[in-house]
Amino acid sequence: MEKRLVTISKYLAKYLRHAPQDLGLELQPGGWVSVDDLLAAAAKHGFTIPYDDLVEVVEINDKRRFSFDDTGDLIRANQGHSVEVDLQLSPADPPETLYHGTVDRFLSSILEQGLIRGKRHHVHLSKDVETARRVGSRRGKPVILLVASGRMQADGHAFYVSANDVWLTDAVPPGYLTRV
Ligand code: HQG
Repeated sequence: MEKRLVTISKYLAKYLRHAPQDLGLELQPGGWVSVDDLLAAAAKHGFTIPYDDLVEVVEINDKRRFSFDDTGDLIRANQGHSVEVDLQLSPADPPETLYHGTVDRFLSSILEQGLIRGKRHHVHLSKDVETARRVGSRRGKPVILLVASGRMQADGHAFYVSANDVWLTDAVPPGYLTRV
């Protein structure tokens, strides 16, 4: 993605996931905000986003971090929020195994406590090793954990899947984790 679009993507992630109030925006149920309000608020705060660039970020960004609603009037981040929001996701059946990419320095704590959501709404899990490796690489040399998601679900843990194929759950106890 071009640098200009990466900058816009980062800006949107900040305000649609973490700090909508700093632009004077309030997320509606589902995490939605009006596209017009978002563009006006951004411009007012000194960051003008051309509409065509916004569309390009939403539709072309390889991670599909953002979506428009069916009318195109509303936009949201698909996952990754730290602000309180009900994304209105329905529980979904996960594949038998999912993956989590992390780094060595977190490993002993993870194997002791399990995966915890920290500041985010959910623990984020990847559907394949390659994606998990990318997620872990953000922090250093990636370490991949296999999550026994089928067994977790059978034991009563709920799973959700975001519009961009990130699997979400509240927590993963250590008994469901194996280092790959
Ligand atoms: C670790 C990106 C110690 C966990 C990606 C991770 C993802 C623990 C970090 C999305 C722990 C949290 C989310 C425990 C978990 N002890 N460390 N008990 N449990 N951790 O960023 O999964 O670019 O909140 O391993 O693609 O890294 O934002 O979560 O390293 O989908 O669109 O604590 O962010 O997407 O870090 O990444 P994060 P994550 P975006």
